Amino acid sequence: GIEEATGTGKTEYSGTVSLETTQSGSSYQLKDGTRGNQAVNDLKHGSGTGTLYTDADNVWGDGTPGNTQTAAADAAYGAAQTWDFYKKTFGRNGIKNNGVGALSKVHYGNSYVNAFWSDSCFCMTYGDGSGNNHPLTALDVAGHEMSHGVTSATAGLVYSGESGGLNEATSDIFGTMVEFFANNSSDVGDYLIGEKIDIRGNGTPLRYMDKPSKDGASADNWSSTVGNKDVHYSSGVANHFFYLLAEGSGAKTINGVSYNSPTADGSTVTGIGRDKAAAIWFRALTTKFTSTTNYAKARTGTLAAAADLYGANSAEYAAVNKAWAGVNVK
Ligand code: ASN
Ligand code: ZN
Ligand code: CA
Repeated sequence: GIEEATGTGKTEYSGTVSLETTQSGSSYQLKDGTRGNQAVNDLKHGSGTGTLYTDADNVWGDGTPGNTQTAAADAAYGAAQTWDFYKKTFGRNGIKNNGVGALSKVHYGNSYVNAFWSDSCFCMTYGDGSGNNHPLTALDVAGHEMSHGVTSATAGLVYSGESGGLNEATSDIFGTMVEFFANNSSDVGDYLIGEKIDIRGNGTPLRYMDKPSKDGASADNWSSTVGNKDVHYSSGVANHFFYLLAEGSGAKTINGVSYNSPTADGSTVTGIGRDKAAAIWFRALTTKFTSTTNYAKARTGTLAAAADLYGANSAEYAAVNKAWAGVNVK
């Protein structure tokens, strides 16, 4: 028969973790019946749908990218943590809030240095990175990519111009929140994006939320031309807003990582904590933003969300105002 089982994942990025799997006779499947049958398929360096991972001993991977199951263990862990983050934080039952788990597919193509969400297959695809040696399966990347599915199912932010920057920032914000939520000592929460996958080959992260311009391309603050940038760079304005709202301006060390967040106008912003900041962003995304929301409308949408959650006279509402001013959105 078919029954639920608990296996062990030996991931590359998040240490040894527990994975919910499915036992079918004498074999185990990397499919999580406790989270909408989220499954992981092996693309074996090709494309298409791939093949469901199965295993005899319910121990998945060995912590190195040379073992084909390792990336699968990271992907399964990322999907589980992303599911649990949305469920336990916001009561959202899966990416579409319909109880259905997404498929994750690993080992896409050769030396493919990206990962992406697709609404049409309701699935995640992960490349193996440069030299097939740095799979893009880190936890914050998984949370980022699957959050594109949440944005698509809610606000539907168009993926260009300022709305595209807001779409990208939403994925960085919730990918980061998934990383903090997991509370994994091998993969601590930070306000860096992709710090584990070494996508640049020099050990630096892909993006920084405290001061997005540290990546050499992202915008720290709004300007009238910010919507002309690639969406992964115009996102900097909202990432910086979120950092300021959560943690405040100036210098701070969190989980051993040092940040120093400036404001556009030299003002001081006092943070309200990441959980409240995330609640405001989620409420705005799901009840205020539309497909064409730009930065000015994101400001009014998050203010309305803060008023709903905490009141229009609250410190949280005032902090949203100050954090937007801190990124030149007024
Ligand atoms: N990894 C990229 C992203 O999530 C894929 C893309 O360009 N859409 O933004
Ligand atoms: Zn993205
Ligand atoms: Ca991170």
